[in-house]
Amino acid sequence: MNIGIVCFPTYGGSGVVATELGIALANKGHKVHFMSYSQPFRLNLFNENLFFHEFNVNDYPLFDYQPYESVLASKIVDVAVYEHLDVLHVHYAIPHASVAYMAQQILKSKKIHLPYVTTLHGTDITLVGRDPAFEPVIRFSLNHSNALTAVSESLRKDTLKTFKIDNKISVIPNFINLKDFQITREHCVKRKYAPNGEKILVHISNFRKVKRVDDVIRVFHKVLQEVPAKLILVGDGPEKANVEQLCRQLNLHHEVVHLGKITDPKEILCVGDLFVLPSETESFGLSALEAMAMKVPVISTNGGGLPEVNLHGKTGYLSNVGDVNDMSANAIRLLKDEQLMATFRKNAFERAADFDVEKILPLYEQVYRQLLSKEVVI
Ligand code: GMT
Repeated sequence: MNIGIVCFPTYGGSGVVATELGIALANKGHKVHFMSYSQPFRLNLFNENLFFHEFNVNDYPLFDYQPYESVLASKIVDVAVYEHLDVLHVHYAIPHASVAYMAQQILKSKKIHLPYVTTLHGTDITLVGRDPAFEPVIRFSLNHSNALTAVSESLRKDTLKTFKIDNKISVIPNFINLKDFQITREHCVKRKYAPNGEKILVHISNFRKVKRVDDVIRVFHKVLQEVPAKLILVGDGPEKANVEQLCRQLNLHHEVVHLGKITDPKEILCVGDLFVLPSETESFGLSALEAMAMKVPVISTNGGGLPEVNLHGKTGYLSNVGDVNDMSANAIRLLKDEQLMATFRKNAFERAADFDVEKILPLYEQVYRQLLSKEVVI
């Protein structure tokens, strides 16, 4: 198949899923055409089946807001015509679903049918999508998507609660390529961060409010009172300065390592003992899945789709949002009990295997094939 993929190229789960999906499809022999305003941060183009079509949204002094949607729709039309796309897959509803609809209509005027799949990732529904200003456009473009997928059952339900959707929403969870996580822990340079054998807690996110990174710091503060430990923070974003401030206030700045944006977190996860994800809500929690694939148990909240990934008392623990005491008690219990930790590590890895690309990729291929098998008269 010739597949077009539209995604945001920035540091975030939807871009990672879109990129990993494109790579996996290309490895299976499909031709994959990415369209984005810059190269997605995890996209490596060393594959004869992968193509990247960049578009530039020029800055015209007349506009306060640049016409991203129009430029993207034109790019989709161009790529569809010249690369003979069979199907278009857009990631993140806003604004990609309505752009896909517009491109589809333009192509129709050229007697070309391009079916599109919209994948909902989370904040496009649970945060940004809640803004009533978007409602008519989101509802319309989701109802007109030729296929609609959500990354968890929780997100599917949230979407149905928030919008009047008549379209069927299929759940296709996030995935990892387990083969890429086969770094043996003996090769991990833990000593660099924990020279005296301290336990290592890891958090990875884009430091937005929804991630509640200050709770990570508070959990770590309590853990430190019982277990010698270090905290590695990966990522950057609007809350970063506040988080650094809190570390100073709690006198933790020598115990916390800020690594900024890292393209591939595997080597960091590899040195981790626990992954902490105290988000307000998380439609799936791809970073938690990546940690589990690296045999790192997860201390998380129970919001959104997290319970569909992190199994309470097996692969980690779930707590109510903001319950720092419970999260730290769970973390301490695991860190102090080596046998329990070994069991959780094994469980985490086994659970992650349920989300291996080999199991999830066919689900997307099936969606594409169903669209292609539909007879459309234009
Ligand atoms: O987690 C983020 O902040 C990025 C965001 C995105 O849309 O790029 O991630 C969302 O999509 C990921 C991939 O499907 C999910 O694993 C994340 O849980 C989801 N984030 C939230 O729901 C907050």
